[in-house]
Amino acid sequence: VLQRFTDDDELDVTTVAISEPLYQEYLRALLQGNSTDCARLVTQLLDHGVAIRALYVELIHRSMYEVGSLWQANRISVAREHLATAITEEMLELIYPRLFAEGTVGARVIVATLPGEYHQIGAKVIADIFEVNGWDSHFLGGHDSEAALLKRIDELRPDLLAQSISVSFNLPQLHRVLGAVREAYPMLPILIGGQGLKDCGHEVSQSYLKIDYVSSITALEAWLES
Ligand code: B12
Repeated sequence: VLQRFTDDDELDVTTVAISEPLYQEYLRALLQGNSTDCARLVTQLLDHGVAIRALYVELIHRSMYEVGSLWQANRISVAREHLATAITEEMLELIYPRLFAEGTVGARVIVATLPGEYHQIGAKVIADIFEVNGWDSHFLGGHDSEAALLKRIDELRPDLLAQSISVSFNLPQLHRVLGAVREAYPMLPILIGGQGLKDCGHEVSQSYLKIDYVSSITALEAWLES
């Protein structure tokens, strides 16, 4: 049951930190548009020392995938989905001040969405996971061109670019961005991830030098460790 709403290996039933009743209570509040109750539950979990990664995998990721499934099956309206998205973004703001790791690894990453992509939550979560792991993480959401990304890379000189793509029809756009970055910065390591790469992530990464495909938070943490 726990794995029904996830597409990959995100939820490992043997290591869940957030109980099923608590998750269901959060999901109900999210679907009812009750941000006060969502905030109360998230604050409670933070105060009890639940790991940020667990909050992201077991609450944020799982609930938004469930919202997506309900939306696709016409069981909730677009308005309800938008409300759930807005509340989830509020929850990320609430979690943000608690992110920062004790130590730093002295490395900087830019986490970017694609020009024209409205999906922000997955990339923002990934930016936060870098922060939790001691990286200096810069989220670049909603920028409008490859030029804007190149300018940011020039300003920040990151050790890594993490590029997100949520919809498959943006693959040509992804290739434009990767091509432009590779041309300007041939040695900059790049990670790509997101639902737009579900069926072709490895294939895309293999067509460039120094680009890895990472599909989930769990896989990202394994990548960071290695
Ligand atoms: C909310 C939502 C929206 C919102 C986004 C608002 C916002 N501020 O983000 C709005 C309403 C704008 C929207 C619009 C659309 N959406 Co939409 N949306 C969703 C929904 C319901 C949730 C997305 C989300 O937040 N998920 C939770 C996050 C945490 O998960 P995630 O994004 O997958 O990210 C995780 C991993 O993928 C990975 N990851 C992500 N990026 C990266 C990057 C790196 C470097 C790494 C390592 C890992 C990584 O780690 C993340 C952490 O858990 C999904 C359903 C779903 N299954 O997710 C559909 C979904 C993403 N949408 C979809 C579609 C098709 C659309 C539209 C085209 C719909 C339309 N016909 O208009 C438009 C596109 C608009 C555009 N130009 O971008 C499809 C995409 C299918 C595909 N693969 O192509 C989905 C999957 C729904 C579906 N099943 O059909 N959407």
